Amino acid sequence: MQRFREGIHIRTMKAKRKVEEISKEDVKTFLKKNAFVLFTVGAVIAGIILGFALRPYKMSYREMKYFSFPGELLMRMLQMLVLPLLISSLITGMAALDSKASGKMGMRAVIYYMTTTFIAVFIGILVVLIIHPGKGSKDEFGKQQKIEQVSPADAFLDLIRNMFPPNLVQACTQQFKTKYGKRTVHVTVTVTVNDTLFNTTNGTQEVMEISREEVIPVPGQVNGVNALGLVVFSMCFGLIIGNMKEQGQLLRDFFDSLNEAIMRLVAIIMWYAPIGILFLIAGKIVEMDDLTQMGGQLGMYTITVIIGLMIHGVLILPTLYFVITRQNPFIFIAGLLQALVTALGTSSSSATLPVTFKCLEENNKIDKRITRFILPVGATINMDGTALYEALAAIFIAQVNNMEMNFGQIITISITATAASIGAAGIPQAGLVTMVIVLTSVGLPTDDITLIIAVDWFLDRLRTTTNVLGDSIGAGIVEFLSRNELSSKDVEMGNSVLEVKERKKPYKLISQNSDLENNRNAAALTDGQSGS
Ligand code: 7O9
Repeated sequence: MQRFREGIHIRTMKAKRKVEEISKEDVKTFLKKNAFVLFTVGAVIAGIILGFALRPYKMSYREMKYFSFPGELLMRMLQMLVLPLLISSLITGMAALDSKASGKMGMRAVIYYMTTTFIAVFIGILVVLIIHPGKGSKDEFGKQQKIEQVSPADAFLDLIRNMFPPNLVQACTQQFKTKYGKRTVHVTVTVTVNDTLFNTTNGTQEVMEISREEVIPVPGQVNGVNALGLVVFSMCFGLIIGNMKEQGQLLRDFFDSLNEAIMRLVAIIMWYAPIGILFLIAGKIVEMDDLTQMGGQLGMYTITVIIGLMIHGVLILPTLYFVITRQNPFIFIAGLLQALVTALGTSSSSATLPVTFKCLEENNKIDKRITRFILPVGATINMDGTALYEALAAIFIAQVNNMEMNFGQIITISITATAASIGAAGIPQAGLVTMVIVLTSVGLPTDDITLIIAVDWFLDRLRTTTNVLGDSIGAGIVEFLSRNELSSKDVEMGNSVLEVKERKKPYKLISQNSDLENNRNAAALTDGQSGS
């Protein structure tokens, strides 16, 4: 009996020690695996603390710019990669799919983009109508400025023009934008003078020349990547070389290899990202104006936007992901954390694109054929946060002006806000221009955009984070829906996009958790590819 008891004691002690050992190992592997994520999240917190700590010192403009320099460097590095990444990934992504598969996936992507954008607009409108942040007075706002008027028709034509850039090299740096010139028009008018007083029948004819000034649209350019043009070209090009059999192999290999090389550069830059993000955020906090204005309507407006974006990002998108894929959306989002933080720091979904790629492919194991084709298109046309924001802002401006929107006007706002978010990348200087279009469509005063500019830098960051989240969840959903096509394609033929080298096990935020092991069946999908 004694021996039996001792045996149990020894066994329990052993088991205890084992548990302790595992948990230590656990912590180590956890830290190792998630070092990046922890650094990046830490950078945001440190940036906020540093920013607020330095505010009392009232830096000069020059000093602020020096202080933001490390952040500026990160932006430049990321933007440097966007162009080659966009082109190579779209071309290889399209080339890896036959036209039937890409048509199906494209359809799914478009349906997803449309649905989520409409939901976003709907939430924006609902939230602003319920909370009603505008009180019908402009007294508490700062001075208003004039906003340049734009013609919606010209903006729309520019959008279509930008889809077909006449010069691909120029499309990497410039967009087409209609500008306005003046022209003097000479009109000759013939006036017949009938002298009725003296009853003469022959009227004398006098020729008069009138000249007047007329505003005319003239072609112009503005700086900025013409993403839409490059996307259209790369997609067509990729589709063509995908169908070219052996003749296209060289080009397919070239762009595949280019893409791989860029992704390795991304991996290097990501080491610098935490420092860059820290300074981007701290710099912005040091630079921002005093928050005294935030007490009144503007503060309520900010809170309304935050609530709207939160509902969309934390509730709607994860629910959609769960309903469709039956997997835990928050594990998926945990894998994306770095991309989301980068979006928050850079406030640009195009600059975040390289990081989004890395997160989705490496942490979430999304098939490369999906990311390469969905992410660039998503970054260009799918902007849930922007759509939500524009609809919400338009109704806020109406409220400030004490104008009640009727149902028809609300429908108009939702359509124009959706269109504006889709077209933003194709419309030059989009930020303001799209807002002007939304306001003009329902007859709201466009100068009132200046009322909300004070908080735009901040809300832009949150919108961008929502945009990136929307694109990434879209990639997850489209991958799940397209699993049949993807696996049948694997069997059919080996493809350059599919790496022959062995794939690692899926990324887990918490290692040793067997629940998570089964969570991403995408892993099974990708594992299947390794033989091809
Ligand atoms: C937000 F595909 C890429 F990566 F090459 C690409 C390049 C440029 C994609 C898009 C663009 C681009 O020009 N986008 C763009 C986006 C242009 C103007 C306005 C916006 C809207 O931006 C969002 C917003 O302000 O709400 C947000 N800042 O997602 O980047």
